[in-house]
Formats: sequence, structure tokens, C-alpha cells
Amino acid sequence: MLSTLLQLASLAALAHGHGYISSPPMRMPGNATTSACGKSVVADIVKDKTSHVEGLPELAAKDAGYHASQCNLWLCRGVQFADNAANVQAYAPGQVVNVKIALTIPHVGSANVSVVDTKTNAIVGQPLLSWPSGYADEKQFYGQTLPANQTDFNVTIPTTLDGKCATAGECVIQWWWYGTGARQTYESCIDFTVAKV
Ligand SMILES: *[C@@H]1O[C@H](CO)[C@@H](O)[C@H](O)[C@H]1NC(C)=O
Ligand SMILES: *[C@@H]1O[C@H](CO)[C@@H](O)[C@H](O)[C@H]1NC(C)=O
Ligand SMILES: *[C@@H]1O[C@H](CO)[C@@H](O)[C@H](O)[C@H]1NC(C)=O
Ligand SMILES: *[C@@H]1O[C@H](CO)[C@@H](O)[C@H](O)[C@H]1NC(C)=O
Ligand SMILES: [Cu+2]
Repeated sequence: MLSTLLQLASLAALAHGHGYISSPPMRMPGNATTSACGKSVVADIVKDKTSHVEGLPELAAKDAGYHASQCNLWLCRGVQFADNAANVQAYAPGQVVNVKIALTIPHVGSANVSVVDTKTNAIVGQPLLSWPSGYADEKQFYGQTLPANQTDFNVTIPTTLDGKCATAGECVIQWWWYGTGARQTYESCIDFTVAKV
């Protein structure tokens, strides 16, 4: 009985997916994230790469491998740069970059795509794209009328960075989505550099 319940619970957890950046390659956890955030957080994201942030802090707190000073779950779900160092995108100021989102379960809310300073977790300048409301609306999603530009869009690399984000790991492009009714946050990150011109 208990094992059946556990199986059902894990199936539900697997099915409860939401969204992630499918292109360019997003940060996925590896050993550096295990060292910073602990095994439980890594297992959660590996099991479901669309998973939300809420729930992770509680999971992490119970894990001896979690180091709050090194693991900010509210930036890229805590996934560390070192685990994605092989996938750093080199962009030029003004370059148009296509981004694709795998959206598996909708929750209407707000979203933005932003350059984020990884030291401060602050958006650099203005969001590259922003949906103040109406993102991932259930009615549109299940009615197959979700605007294509919510999951396949272009962002333009700012021309005003002036040397900021020149070093790999300094900045990420983060897709951030908050489902208002579900009270769930999704974060997915692209590592990139922009050379100073
Ligand atoms: C990650 O850690 C595991 C277990 O400690 C080890 O076997 C593996 O070689 C490590 N991988 C990398 C890429 O360092
Ligand atoms: C944009 O994303 C950030 C996370 O990077 C979040 O804190 C902020 O509330 C979002 N703003 C809007 C208007 O969606
Ligand atoms: C996205 O597409 C919708 C129509 O599906 C359009 O109304 C809207 O202006 C587009 N938004 C952007 C930012 O291009
Ligand atoms: C993105 O930009 C490319 C090149 O400018 C263009 O061909 C493509 O249609 C754009 N995609 C979207 C979703 O706007
Ligand atoms: Cu949900």
C-alpha cells in the first residue's frame, strides 16, 4: 500500500512539469550544483527539468550538502555556472537570439526574459521581453491558441553593456515565469558572454 502510494506520488511529481528553455542549451545541474545545493535539489531538477522553485528551499534545508551561501535557488534554481561551462554562448551587442521554451503545463501569470547579474541576482537594464500578465494562459494553451511568441521568440542582446557580461558566468539570460494561481516560479538560464566593442 505504502509503496503504491509512493509510486503514485512519484508519477504525479514527474507528470507535474511546466517549462524550461529548450534552446539554446539551459544550465543543467552537475557536480558543482551538488556541492552547492545538495543532492536533493539536483535530483529534483534532473527528474523534472520543468520543475518550479517553490518546494526546493524546504528540500534543500534538509540536505547536509546544501550551502545557502553558495546556492541561490531564486536564480537559475541554484544551478551553478561550472556545470554549464561547456555551453557558453558568445554573442555580439545587438545580436538577435532565438529562444525556444518547452511549455508542458500552463499556469497563467507573468513572465520576463532578462539579462541577470549572477552576483546580485538583479536584472541588468530592462527585461529583454516582458509579459506583465497573460503568459501561459490555460484557456489559450488547451484551446491551442497560445500565441506562438510565448514559446518561440527573439531577444536582442543589449548594445549598452559596455564590458559587463564579458566574462563567462558573470551574467545569464534568465527566462522567469510566475504562475499566479498556482503560485509557482520557473527559472531557466542561458550562459553567455558579450565582448566589449
Ligand atoms: C561527479 O562526481 C561523481 C561522483 O563523485 C564522479 O564520479 C564524476 O566523475 C564527477 N563528474 C565530473 C564531471 O567531475
Ligand atoms: C522579472 O523577472 C524577475 C526575476 O529575474 C522577477 O523578480 C520580476 O518580478 C519579474 N518582473 C516582471 C514584471 O515580471
Ligand atoms: C505575440 O503574438 C500576438 C498574436 O498571437 C500579438 O498580438 C502580439 O503583439 C505578439 N507580441 C510580440 C511581443 O510580438
Ligand atoms: C527571429 O529572427 C530571425 C532572424 O532575424 C527570423 O528569421 C525569425 O523569423 C525570428 N523569429 C521569430 C519567432 O520572430
Ligand atoms: Cu503546476
